[in-house]
Amino acid sequence: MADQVKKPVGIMETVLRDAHQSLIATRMPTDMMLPIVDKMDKVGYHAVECWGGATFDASLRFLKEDPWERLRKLRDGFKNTKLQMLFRGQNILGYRPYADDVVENFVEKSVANGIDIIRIFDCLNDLRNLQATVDATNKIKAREGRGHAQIALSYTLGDAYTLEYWVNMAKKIEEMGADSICIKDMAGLLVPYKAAELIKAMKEGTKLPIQLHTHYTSGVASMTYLKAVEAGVDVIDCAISPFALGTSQPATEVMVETFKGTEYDTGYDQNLLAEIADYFRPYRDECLASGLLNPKVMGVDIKTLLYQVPGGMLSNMVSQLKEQNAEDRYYDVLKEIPEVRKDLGEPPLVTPSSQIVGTQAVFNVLMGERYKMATKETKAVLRGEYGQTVKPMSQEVIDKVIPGEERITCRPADLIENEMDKLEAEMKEWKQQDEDVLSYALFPQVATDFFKYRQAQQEKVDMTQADTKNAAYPV
Ligand SMILES: [Mn+2]
Repeated sequence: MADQVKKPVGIMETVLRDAHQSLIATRMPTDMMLPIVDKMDKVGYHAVECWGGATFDASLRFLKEDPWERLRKLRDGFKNTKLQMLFRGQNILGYRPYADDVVENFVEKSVANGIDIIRIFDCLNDLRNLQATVDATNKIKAREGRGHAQIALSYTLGDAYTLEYWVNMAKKIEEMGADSICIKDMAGLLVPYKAAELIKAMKEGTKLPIQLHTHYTSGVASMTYLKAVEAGVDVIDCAISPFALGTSQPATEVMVETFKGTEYDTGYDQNLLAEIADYFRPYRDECLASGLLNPKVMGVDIKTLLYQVPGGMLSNMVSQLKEQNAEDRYYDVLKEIPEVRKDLGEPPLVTPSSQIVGTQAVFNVLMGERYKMATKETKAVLRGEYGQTVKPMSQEVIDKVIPGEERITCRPADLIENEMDKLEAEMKEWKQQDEDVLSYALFPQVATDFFKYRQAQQEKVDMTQADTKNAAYPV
């Protein structure tokens, strides 16, 4: 029998992070996850994604759960599977740039509580904003032999984003000391044949493993994965079928079946995957019944390809226009978005650049004059506070919005003083574990509310020896 060279493709399962973030606003509670962990641990996934900005925020804000506790419980359950998180570079899991000491501390605690692989991205693809996270991860790796830094490039289209740009970035990432690269296509813009071209070129430019992340939003994602795998991509991000498709990822079982018997065969057991799907299906039905899962997000949204605007950004824009009774300006704003993007140096549209560009476009249209009013964030981008864009920003817009102001060209975090001590002093009365300081750093108000809730619950339990099992004293 002729030896077929085996090159099994890896799958990262996203049901515990991106899939429920994309479909049900990140509302899956830890109690829903734990009973299936044992089975998931037997599949042999490349990794399970379980943590990131929105899961952290929603845990504290809506579910009244400690996200660190969730991570520890998942770590306990996943004995053989690597756990992965998403990290917004210098913004960590929050919305502002933090000092390097907070970044380093957060990486330390993430790995200490159970994370193996940290996927780091920046909304401008400014690699300087990712270096501190990579260095912190590598420090742990040198010390303990675990911890993997993956740099994700936010995928986008535009004049500056040539094959040469992506290959060049891949080379730089390798030089930075990262362990792998991810192409992060948050809007589902990467079409099949372009994917083959991109992966082939990048594979020639770097020795690092390449992982592909996309969303089913525009309907092409499974085909994109097929072509990418044929071109040599190492890992693809998928979601178990009840939480796949629509604004989520392609279905795990479908990709497993697609590659069965080929050199890319994952070797995963479909019967086991079916049991995992059986577990999540009733929960999906429950989410549909409660309205948490809107059938609208399950279809194909071709607008995302037409306007190259992520789906989430379009729905934000519609609600902003509704508030102003200006829904008739929808197409004017759609035309304005690429113009604003150009003015700001043509950044990818991903949190937070997507919100900044979208909101400014709405302002420009509704005010009847471009940049008559600029948001605080637009000004910060123009000053260079988010980092460097791939193309120069419009001088005309700079002169109009921030006339005479100084602009930053250094790595923005170089201007931020270490802040761990100050943060700890601010929240000292609530601290029960070191990790609480980091929760507070990211979401000061939301974390404080959670700490109060936690304390009230603990006191009640102590005082009354409440029968928590039967929820006799609901809090
Ligand atoms: Mn995603």
